Amino acid sequence: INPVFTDATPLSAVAPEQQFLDDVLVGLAAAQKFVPAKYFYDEIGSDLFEAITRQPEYYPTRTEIGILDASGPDIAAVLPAQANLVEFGSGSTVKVRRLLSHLRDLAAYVPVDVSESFLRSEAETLSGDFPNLSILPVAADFTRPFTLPEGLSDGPVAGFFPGSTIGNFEPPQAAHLLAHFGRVLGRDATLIVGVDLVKDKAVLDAAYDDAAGVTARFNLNLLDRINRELGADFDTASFAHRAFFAPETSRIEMHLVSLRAQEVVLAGRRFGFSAGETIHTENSYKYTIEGFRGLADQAGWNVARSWTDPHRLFSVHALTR
Ligand code: AVJ
Repeated sequence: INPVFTDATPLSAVAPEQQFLDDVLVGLAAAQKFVPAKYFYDEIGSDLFEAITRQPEYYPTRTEIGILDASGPDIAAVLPAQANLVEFGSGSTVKVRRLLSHLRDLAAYVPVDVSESFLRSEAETLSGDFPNLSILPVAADFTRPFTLPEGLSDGPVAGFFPGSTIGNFEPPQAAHLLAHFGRVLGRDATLIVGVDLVKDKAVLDAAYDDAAGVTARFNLNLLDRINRELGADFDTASFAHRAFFAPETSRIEMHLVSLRAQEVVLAGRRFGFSAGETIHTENSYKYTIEGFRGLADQAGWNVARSWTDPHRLFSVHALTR
C-alpha cells in the first residue's frame, strides 16, 4: 500500500530541518521562550509518548479506548452506511481498530499522516486484519488543505480525530481546524472527535507528571533532540520538567525550567537563561462538554451526540452539519 501524495504534499516550502531550526530560533528569542509541541515526536519522543499512555496516572488514552469499546455500536449508528472514514493524524491505528470492529459496512478508510513510512507500515498491518476494507492512505499535514484520494465510494464521508489532539491548539485555532475538517470532508459529513474534559486539578497535574518520570523524559527529550539534530549545547541535566493545570485558561502547561543561570549556543547564537526561567513546550486544553459544544458551534458543526466514561474523565462527540 503506497500513500497517495495530495496537493499539500510539499508539506512546507522549506526543508524540515531548516523549519525546525527556524522555529526553535524564533521560540528561544521570545520573551517567554517556547518550542512548538509538534517537535516532541521524533522516534524517541513517539516511543516515550506510547510509554506515557501506559502510565497509571495518564488516563486519557485508556479512557477514550474504553468509550470507543463501550459506545462503539452507538457511535457506529451515527455513521451512515457505506461511509468513507478519514482519520486526521492517524499515527498508530490502535483507536480506529476499536471503531472499525463496529463498522461492518465501511467503504474505505483514509489514514492521513505526515509520516509516510509509519503510514505505510500501519496501513499494511491493518489491511491484513481487515482484508475486505479499502485502505487509501494520504501523506499530508492534516492542518493544511488536501484533497481526498480517488477510490472513495459514492457514500458519505466521515472524519475521525481522536486522542484530544484538538487540545494542543489554542481555542480559536481549534475552531478553525474543525471548520477546515468540514471543508476537507464535504457537505454531509459526520466528524467523530475525542476531547479530554476539565476535572480535579490533582488528577490533571498527576497525568502530566507521572511518578515514574516518563513525561519528564518526554519533555526533556526535546532538548536532546535540539542538540542531536540542530547541534545546540543544552545541558539537559540543568533543566527540569514542570507541568500544571491552569484553571484560568483551562489548560495543562508544560515547561522546561532552567535550574541555574546559563547560556546555550544554537546556530552561532547565544541564548541566556536566568535561574527559574522556562521554555514553554506544550499546552493541552481541557473542555467541558458545554464548552466543546460552543467550539463546535463556532466552527459550523452541531454536536449530535456525546459519550463519556462513568467518571466523566474524557468525551467522544459526533458532529454533524
Ligand atoms: C497527544 C496532545 C493528546 O496533551 O495529553 C501527553 C500529549 N503531553 N503528555 C496530551 C502529552 C504530555 C497529549 N496529546
